[in-house]
Amino acid sequence: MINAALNDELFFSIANHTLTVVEADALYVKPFDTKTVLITPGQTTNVLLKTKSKYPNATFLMFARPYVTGQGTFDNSTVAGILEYESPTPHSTKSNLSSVELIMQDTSILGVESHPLHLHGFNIFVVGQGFGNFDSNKDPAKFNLVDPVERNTIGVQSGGWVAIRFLANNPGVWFMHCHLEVHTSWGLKMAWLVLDGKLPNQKLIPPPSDLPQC
Ligand SMILES: [Cu+2]
Repeated sequence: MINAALNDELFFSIANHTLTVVEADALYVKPFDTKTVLITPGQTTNVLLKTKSKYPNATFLMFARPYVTGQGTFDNSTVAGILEYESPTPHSTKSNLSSVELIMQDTSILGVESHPLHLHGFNIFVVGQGFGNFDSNKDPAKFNLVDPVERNTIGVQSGGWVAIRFLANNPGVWFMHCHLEVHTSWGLKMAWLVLDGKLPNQKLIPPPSDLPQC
């Protein structure tokens, strides 16, 4: 499942079915069941769908509807599709540890709104989330450092905060931005400058000899 929308976080569900989430942003997760998935622009997820053998030739409605926390107008349509049984497919990759910590705070602007923040070049670990302002004295004690969600896009919830960590082991200049397209154009974006490490495999490789010159 991919949310390819430009500016709409979306709720998604299928009538009379439970979805088992097994993967997010090309990373395995501990499987869990849910009736509804919330997926932001730029996020991807794989879900397992258990079909109902007692309904041969049955069809089921699928629905998607925007989750909008900002002000202003938006298309509030609920879109529907039809599920007809076919066979599903799984997906995978792997993980690493973290050395950079970033707290993203969504309370310091006039109109709070959920923002799906996306980092290029790395996977992030979501070690903490909460509403209101992050408390650097109390909240780190509640961080999940055992089995945090690992992905590359995380919704910073309206009026709250998210703490992420990532291992800065991929040298280069890496874009980080809100995946609501118009917010990127408004400036909700930055770049991480990740320097070379000491070991040969921690260095940016030189440009190819046939790189076109200006
Ligand atoms: Cu945004």
